[in-house]
Amino acid sequence: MTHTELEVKFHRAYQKILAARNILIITHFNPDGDGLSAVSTMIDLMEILDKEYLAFTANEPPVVFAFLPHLEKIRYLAEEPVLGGAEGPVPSSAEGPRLSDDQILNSDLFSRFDLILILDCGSMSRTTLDELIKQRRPEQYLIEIDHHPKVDDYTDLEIRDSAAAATVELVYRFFKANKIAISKNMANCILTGLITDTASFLYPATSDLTVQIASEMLSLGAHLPRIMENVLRNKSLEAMRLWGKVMANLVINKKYNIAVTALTNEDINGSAANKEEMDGISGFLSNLYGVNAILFMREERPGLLRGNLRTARSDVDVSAIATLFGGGGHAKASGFTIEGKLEKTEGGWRVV
Ligand SMILES: [Mn+2]
Repeated sequence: MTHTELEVKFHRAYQKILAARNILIITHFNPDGDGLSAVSTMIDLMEILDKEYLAFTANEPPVVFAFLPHLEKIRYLAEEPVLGGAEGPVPSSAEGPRLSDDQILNSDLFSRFDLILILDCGSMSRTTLDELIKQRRPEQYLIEIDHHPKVDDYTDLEIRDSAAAATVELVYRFFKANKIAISKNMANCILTGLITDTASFLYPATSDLTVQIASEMLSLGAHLPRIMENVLRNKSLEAMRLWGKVMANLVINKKYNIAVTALTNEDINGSAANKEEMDGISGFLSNLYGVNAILFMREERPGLLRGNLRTARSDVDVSAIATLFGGGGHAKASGFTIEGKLEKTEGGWRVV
């Protein structure tokens, strides 16, 4: 997509936002720093414009992002209520951060939105609302802002640049194109999205623009030490030990010169580290020198394996490997999910 094409789309998107009465803002399930930051940035804009909106992600945002402005306003689906558990009953009113399934998944509420803004989702299924989205009324306009490669095509206005380091980079360009002043809240969110999606400017998608935006966000008041403190210095002892296990399990597949490591379901369940503390392992592994790629397999639950691929080489496209297993992603970072069980053998890891 050319620069001018994107400019036209940024203008169109803003016109749609200005004209809308009730806006649904969505990021993907298991939301990450970029998705949540993009949503929070848009919430800031909605409040400046005095728009009615609902911000949604399927799962509760990881607690490490609690420092982000507006995070408490992002609604998510209620977990299964644990009867008699410490958490108590799930609130049924629409006021808390949690929504019961029928509150968001029923078409009644969904039909009230005249604009749907999808951020950082990669594919429509990652919104978890794809059935509702596919069946939306023609007057429910859908805008997608994303930096993942194109997968499906339900949008009315697709703002996609798979060369962008993060979705917040596109949100920034949307602001610039429309001469929207970037508030301190927005600056904090945008910088957080850039830092988390590039692993602190480590990944090759980091461009001169990425660093330039980061610098501008600092001059607009973004608080770098607080962001670093929250998104990087947040590992528990249990998490460190689990990371240690990942490093200790590394083997090199000599045929393809790929470093492979794994965590079994027993490893994960035997650790008190929470799921979010495993985020970043694949990125860290990509620091390994001299290999074509790294593959980190983890047994999400018995019989279900998640594979994450990374490469630091410009001539290797790991999304091609992920696609072989029904997954996808970027040339430098991709993933897939397959059925199977992990077995450690003398020569390395085997999926059985
Ligand atoms: Mn992203």
